[in-house]
Amino acid sequence: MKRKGSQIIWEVLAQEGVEVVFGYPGGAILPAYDAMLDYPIRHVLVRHEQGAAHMADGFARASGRVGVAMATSGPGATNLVTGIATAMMDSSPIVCITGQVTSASIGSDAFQETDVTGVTLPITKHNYLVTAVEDIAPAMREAFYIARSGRPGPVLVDISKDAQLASIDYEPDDGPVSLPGYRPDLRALPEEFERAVELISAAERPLILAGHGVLMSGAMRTLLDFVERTQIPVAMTLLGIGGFPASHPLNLGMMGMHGEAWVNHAIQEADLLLAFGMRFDDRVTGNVKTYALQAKKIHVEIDPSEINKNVPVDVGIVGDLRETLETLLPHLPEKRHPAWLSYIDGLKGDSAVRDIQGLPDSGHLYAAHVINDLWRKTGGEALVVTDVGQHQMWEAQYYRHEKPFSLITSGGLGTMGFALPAAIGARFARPDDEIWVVAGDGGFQMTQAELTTCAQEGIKLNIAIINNGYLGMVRQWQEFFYERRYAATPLRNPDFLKLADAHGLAGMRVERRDQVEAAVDWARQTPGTVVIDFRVEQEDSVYPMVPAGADLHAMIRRPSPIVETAVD
Ligand SMILES: Cc1cc2nc3c(=O)[nH]c(=O)nc-3n(C[C@H](O)[C@H](O)[C@H](O)COP(=O)(O)OP(=O)(O)OC[C@H]3O[C@@H](n4cnc5c(N)ncnc54)[C@H](O)[C@@H]3O)c2cc1C
Ligand SMILES: Cc1ncc(C[n+]2csc(CCOP(=O)(O)OP(=O)(O)O)c2C)c(N)n1
Ligand SMILES: [Mg+2]
Repeated sequence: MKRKGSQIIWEVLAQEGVEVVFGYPGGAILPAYDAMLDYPIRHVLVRHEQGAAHMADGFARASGRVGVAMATSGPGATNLVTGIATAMMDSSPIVCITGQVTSASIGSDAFQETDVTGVTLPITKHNYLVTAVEDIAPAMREAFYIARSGRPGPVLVDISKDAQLASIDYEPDDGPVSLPGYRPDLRALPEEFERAVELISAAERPLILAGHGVLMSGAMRTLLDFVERTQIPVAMTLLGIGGFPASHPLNLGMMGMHGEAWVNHAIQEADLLLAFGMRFDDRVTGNVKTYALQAKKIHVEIDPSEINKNVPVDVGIVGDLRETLETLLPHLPEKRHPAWLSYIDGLKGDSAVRDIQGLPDSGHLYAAHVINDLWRKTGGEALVVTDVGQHQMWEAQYYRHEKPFSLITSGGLGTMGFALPAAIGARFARPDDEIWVVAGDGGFQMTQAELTTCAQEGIKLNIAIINNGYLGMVRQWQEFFYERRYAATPLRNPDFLKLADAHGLAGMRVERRDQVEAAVDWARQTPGTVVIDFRVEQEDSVYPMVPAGADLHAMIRRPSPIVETAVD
């Protein structure tokens, strides 16, 4: 059948099972937009292309499927960049399709010409410049395959306008994609498994470090079996949260810069670390020279380049985490570690992470109150999409995630402005789930234009703005390390309720703790997207904190009086 390149784009998207595309039109991608009207794929018109990339990312993280963003050449394509880098850092599978100037004018500084494959080379898993109509379908099929296989990540396909306008005889190819040299399915050698079993059998103070790879490989059930059998306690990375139920007695909580104090101490004193689908980010390790020196280390990773990258390990098992755990499981001894577990329990007594919950209601509203009450009200079962900053860390500490894929957050790039668009993407992946955006007053303003997208698409999101009047996380660093010199961190904010109103959306302001639960109820019952402006304590800080580059056990703790409420 005769097809134009612009039609082939949609043919392949349909073949890949794509139901929604997030995008913004312009000259170089106009043929594709024109062809779109003939295909049953929903298009969500964003207000800024950064939003499109985050929406595709949020869709991918909420569904486990590939998210798709579309933009025109030049400024449209460059506006995608932050979203692509965000997806790259957190291994999120998205495909971005951009229009490019005609192939004859490439290199001439044509109107809206940007070398977007050059720009995105280091922040994509792979990218393509397509200038011939017959290359469109193969490039797009490969893009989907690369995005979702092995270690997932973003792929960009840049298609010149003349390739979109040209026609060919097109027959869909539904055979497997073959890419010589690309080996996403590497497997470890049997000796490595044997060595891992030996180390696990011999360990007296073992600890599992569960990362994002648990969720990406769908290893939740297998990890549970693994833990039940070996009784090894589990610490979570920020992106691993949800991979193991928060209420499980062996779930110790988050590790790292703002992790639980007892987790970081346990890491430093463990004799075996089992790193499952996590990449020893510097927020996780602190000073690598003093990191877990007493521990042997087993690293299970799908990407061989991660093994021995940041932390040298004794056993590196390359492969899918779920498959690896399934292989290991029958060979593992049933074990108990009572002395180790009660030692860690003892460390909890030293914790100040949850002290705010134990303080009497002084009339002040702390962000931790908001998150904790949100957790209580939603039973730990909502999908929470956070932005970046203090509120993000409080969410990780105070919202106890029971279910997989219930926290979406920008970890590696730490992209402010991520939450609202990512939540819009997640809404299209999970039409019936309760979704909360938890955003700072600073980050929310970076992509608040997407409120219009919520209104235009008629979607329901509950937006909690944790409004402390500051770029709080940076203010905290200034407080701790720059003598309280608050350079460029105080915020004069718009009236967020008027902003909501301007979009035809409902809003509410909350200033006291006793108003939080009613506000959560109100949000849940009110149709459409709603905005709650939580006016929280302005100069609160996130504790504990491992200063950047410091030893993991050298945490700054909340100043006295410390109230022990770890059981809260
Ligand atoms: C303000 C701020 C503060 C932060 N503080 C903390 C903190 O205190 N603690 C913390 O933990 N994080 C913190 N982070 C997040 C941190 O920067 C990293 O993003 C996070 O630690 C990465 O977690 P991860 O290694 O589990 O996930 P990723 O970075 O997504 O890495 C996942 C790994 O799993 C591998 N993988 C993927 N699929 C599979 C598979 N099928 N099988 C096996 N392996 C697979 C990937 O190759 C990758 O190496 C913070 C971020 C911000 C913005
Ligand atoms: C796009 C971007 N610019 C700058 C930063 C640096 N940064 C990290 S946290 C933060 C402050 C966030 O403030 P806000 O959104 O109000 O959240 P809060 O920390 O107050 O909860 C800043 C500026 C960033 N992470 N992302
Ligand atoms: Mg703030």
